[in-house]
Amino acid sequence: MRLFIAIELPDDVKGLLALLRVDITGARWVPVSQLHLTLSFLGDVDDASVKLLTSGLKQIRAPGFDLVFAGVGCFPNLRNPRVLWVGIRPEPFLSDLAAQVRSVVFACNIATEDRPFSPHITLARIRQPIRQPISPFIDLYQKLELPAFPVREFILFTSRLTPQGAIHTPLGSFPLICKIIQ
Ligand code: 2AM
Repeated sequence: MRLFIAIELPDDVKGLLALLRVDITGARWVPVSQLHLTLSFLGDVDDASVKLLTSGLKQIRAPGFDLVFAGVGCFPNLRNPRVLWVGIRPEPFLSDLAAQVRSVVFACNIATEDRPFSPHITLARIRQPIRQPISPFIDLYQKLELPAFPVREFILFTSRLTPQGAIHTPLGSFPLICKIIQ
């Protein structure tokens, strides 16, 4: 199974992010229903490791938190943009959650890319080098402010590749610790 671990976004937040689409030739915008914040991309994992992984993820004890968007950007750089994203304001509880998830993945001997965690939500991917500058997109949304949204769980997703694109299906959800306010 091809797997990744991510934070699902509330539908109203996805709807707001859909409004950021602008006309960039060659950009493939992520379907709104699939917008997510990746914590770890695992790639193909065998069934035995999936069981181990699921029980490891269940052991994670991390507090819930609120996320705030912060501007937009691209990977790897402005001259050769391949991924357009919206950023996340630094949130220590998010970094801690990603670190815990990654150490469970590591403990299950699942090989992942060990790039530092750089929280973002991919809005669009660009396959071919484009001539058109994307700076209008960056300039337009650099000071983007959207309402904060609560994160109360993280999700293990399967990603099935099809000629029409990837199909993401939740395989398990893992709650974060939330304070009960009386
Ligand atoms: P990103 O868009 O947040 O960068 C599910 O495929 C998710 O896993 C993608 O949305 C992508 O997150 C992340 N990912 C990281 N490396 C990947 C890879 N080599 N192939 C596919 N997805 C990858």
